[in-house]
Amino acid sequence: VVDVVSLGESMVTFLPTRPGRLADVPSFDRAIGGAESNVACVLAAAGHSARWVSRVGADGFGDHLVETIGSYGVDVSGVRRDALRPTGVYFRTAGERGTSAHEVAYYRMGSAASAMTVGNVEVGAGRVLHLSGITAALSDGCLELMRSLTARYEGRPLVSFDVNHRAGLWRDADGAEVLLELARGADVVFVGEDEAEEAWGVVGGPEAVRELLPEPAVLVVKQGGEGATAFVAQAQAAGSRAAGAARVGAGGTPPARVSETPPTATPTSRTFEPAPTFEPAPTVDIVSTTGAGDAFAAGFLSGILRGLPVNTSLRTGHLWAAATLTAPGDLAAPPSRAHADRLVALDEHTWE
Ligand code: KDG
Repeated sequence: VVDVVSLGESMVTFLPTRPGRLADVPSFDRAIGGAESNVACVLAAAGHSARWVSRVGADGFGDHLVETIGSYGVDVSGVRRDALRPTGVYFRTAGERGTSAHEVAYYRMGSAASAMTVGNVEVGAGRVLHLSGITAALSDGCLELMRSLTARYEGRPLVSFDVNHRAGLWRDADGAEVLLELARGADVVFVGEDEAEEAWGVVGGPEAVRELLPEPAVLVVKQGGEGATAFVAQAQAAGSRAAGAARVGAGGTPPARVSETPPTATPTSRTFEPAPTFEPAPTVDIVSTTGAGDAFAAGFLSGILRGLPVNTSLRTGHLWAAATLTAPGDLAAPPSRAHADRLVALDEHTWE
């Protein structure tokens, strides 16, 4: 049983060699992208066992993805090759340094990963299964797969879901409803405050997002450069079905193997919710925001896996995100575990 299994499409990414419109950029550098494999890579680089499950083409770009993601220490044995469909690619542009203005051009329709569906992927056993809303937008088959992975059943692993609303992928469909449905089926949900407003029209801060999404045992609302707020349902009686909720990030005891004792994601009369925990993010000199949400999710999940208190998990997320924010591509090596633990333990004044 690995710590985390992540499932989703990865693509070869082409990063511009200079800022400007896509129409004007003359050349690109090759990198890799994919929200879910980013999470796996960061976790593996930080010493967790991680597996990435997907489908790629039987082509050179597929080789590149499997080799690069594998080089982070991620188990890629569950990646299937598709002889008929290509590996997806995408191009991005850059604004001037420090701005996030950019265009994204996807070439992923009909890709190998878009053919993922129930029956042609093997998820395998993990303490956490990490998914994102991107997968649901790829095809009807992918949506069916997402629905089956977020359906509740006894013995289900802890399901982590990053909403990752990508408007460009949902042009012909109503992504908002689907993303809400999937988030309600997950145990740990990550969503940006701005994203919740864009997708669901929620205004009123993290509390308003929690009102819309009371089901997940853990909801993390990301507030950009300001910080993030976590809502964690706690169980009142040990041994109740809801007891798992208390283990998630409550600190103290490490979480049980989630595949053995899944937490309920539905606060019941036996759960209560203490005041949410807000943690400010450190100020960094941003080079590119791409991948920062994935690194944040990885850091927070690392905290859950290690049974760290909620505020420490949030700080770990911020710290790992900071490493990615200061790098041009999707991925940056997180600080070593010992270094990260020393940084998250700094007092509040030093931290900010
Ligand atoms: O989170 C980063 C991802 O958005 C990027 O790697 C590309 O997965 C990607 C997507 O589908 O947008």
